[in-house]
Amino acid sequence: MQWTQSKIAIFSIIAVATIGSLVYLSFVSFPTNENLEPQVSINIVAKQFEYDPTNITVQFGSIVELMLTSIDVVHGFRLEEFGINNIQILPGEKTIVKFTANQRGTFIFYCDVFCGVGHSDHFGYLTVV
Ligand SMILES: [Cu+2]
Repeated sequence: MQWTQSKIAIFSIIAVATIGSLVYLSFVSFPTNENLEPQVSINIVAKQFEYDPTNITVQFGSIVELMLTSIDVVHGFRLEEFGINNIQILPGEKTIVKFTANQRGTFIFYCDVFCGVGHSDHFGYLTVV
């Protein structure tokens, strides 16, 4: 293939346009759950070895805010289907988690920070209706 000047010019324009749009996109902020106003706010108290309430139900499509606190030791909170993991609930502190209930069904949430002998029984259920 011969690299004529016009081909080089076209490739340069495409390259500049591609790089330019990537740079632009990296600066544009897309809306995330973090920025959305929650429509449902639920307090959940974590303790050895349960969440209170254990079962929570929300409407499909709602923006949910969970306000997590612990009354004893450090617990975790994991709700995989909604991308929630690596959450630590520290005693006496409020930990806020937000997500959009964009899947129907019943999902398990559980403690993923070892919190004592009953750690493996530390879970609850979210139902989206
Ligand atoms: Cu726990």
